Amino acid sequence: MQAPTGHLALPFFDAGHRDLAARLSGWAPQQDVDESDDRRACRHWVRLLGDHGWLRYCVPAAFGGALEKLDSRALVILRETLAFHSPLADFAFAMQGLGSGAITLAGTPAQQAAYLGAVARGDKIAAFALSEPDAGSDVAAMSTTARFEADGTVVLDGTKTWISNGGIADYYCVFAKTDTAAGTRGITAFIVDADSPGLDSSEQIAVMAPHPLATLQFRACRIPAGAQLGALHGGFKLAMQTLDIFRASVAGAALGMARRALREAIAYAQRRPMFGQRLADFQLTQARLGEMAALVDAAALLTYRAAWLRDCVGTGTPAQAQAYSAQAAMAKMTATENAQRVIDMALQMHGGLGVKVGTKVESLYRDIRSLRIYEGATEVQQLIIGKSVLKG
Ligand code: COS
Repeated sequence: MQAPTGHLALPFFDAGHRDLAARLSGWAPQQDVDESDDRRACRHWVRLLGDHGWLRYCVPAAFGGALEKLDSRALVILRETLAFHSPLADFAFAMQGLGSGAITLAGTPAQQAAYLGAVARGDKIAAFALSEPDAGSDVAAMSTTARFEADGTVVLDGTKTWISNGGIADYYCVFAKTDTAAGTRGITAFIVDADSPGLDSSEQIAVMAPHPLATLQFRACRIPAGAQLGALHGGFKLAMQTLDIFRASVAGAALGMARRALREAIAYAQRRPMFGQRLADFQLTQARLGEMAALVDAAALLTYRAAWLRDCVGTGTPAQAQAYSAQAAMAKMTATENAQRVIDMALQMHGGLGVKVGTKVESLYRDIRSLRIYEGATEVQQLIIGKSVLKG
């Protein structure tokens, strides 16, 4: 099934975006990846995405990337198109971006040289380790600590959980308390190679849709002095800035899944005979498809606006940064919530087939659910938008 392209004519996009979408729409459906084992499949997708140049959109050109700087609209198009065909391919792509974003933003030249090119080629699998058993939305409540020894060696202790690519990543961007009394101002980021002594990533977490996840245990985990990422105590802002970039792209992924569900529903309604006519001939079906199409378009417009704002207006001033944060939050919240509704309606339209394992809408129903939670749950997006509205 081909992904729709009509929306690429919107003024948010330029010829480069249209070319990217056309090339990816030709490539993605031709890939045949066995997704029965999510870890093996994820590695396979990273290899394919790296070999064919798609991961080059996760890093800037100076480090082997495709474009001079990270382009939010390209990220949205990539995630939307990949998610239309395979949510796991989208996941593999997205994590290379999220797991390297903090290095792009704040890495030293040596760190950028060591990691970003390898991420863009698919030679290193990246991960972002922020959440903990008792600190998900409330990042400041994290209890993992990092202390510096006299020679600069850093020692990490604590537990991170819900870590995407946990167990298959080559390195983790880990956020830890360097001042336990300073809340959000006492967190620092570190790059932790997967083979660091004292790091155990063997505890896998099984979830309802293919998605490699693990809990990480740091027990006197020793990493070199040069592994600090960004400023001492600057980790909270770095995490937020990284999430800000990729939140609009989560909306893109949700949009891709919603578009696929709508396409599946339209195709099914046109072929399914019922009471002497086609399902599509009933006004009830037409009204439902109309509602689904409007939910998809509303999500698309918010998503593209947020990505366009970051690319074309920027986040250089505090006012711009706040405006972008709020618009990315609106996009993420609306696109993921609308996609859940659209997919549920598509499943309902399929009747019993909708819940049959192996039907596309059945897997989409499971695939979409975590997007309303990860990278900031809907309720966190509401808070971000609400705070911004109150500030005016
Ligand atoms: N960019 C830069 N700085 C930011 C920022 C952003 N997007 N958001 C907040 N900050 C700054 C604030 O300006 C504030 O700075 P000062 O200390 O200089 O005043 C500081 O960070 C603390 O901000 P705030 O008081 O808003 O922090 P809270 O602890 O209230 O947390 C939320 C705010 C809930 C929005 C934040 O913790 C969050 O996004 N949580 C969700 C985390 C998440 O997505 N988890 C998923 C894990 S990754 S899959």
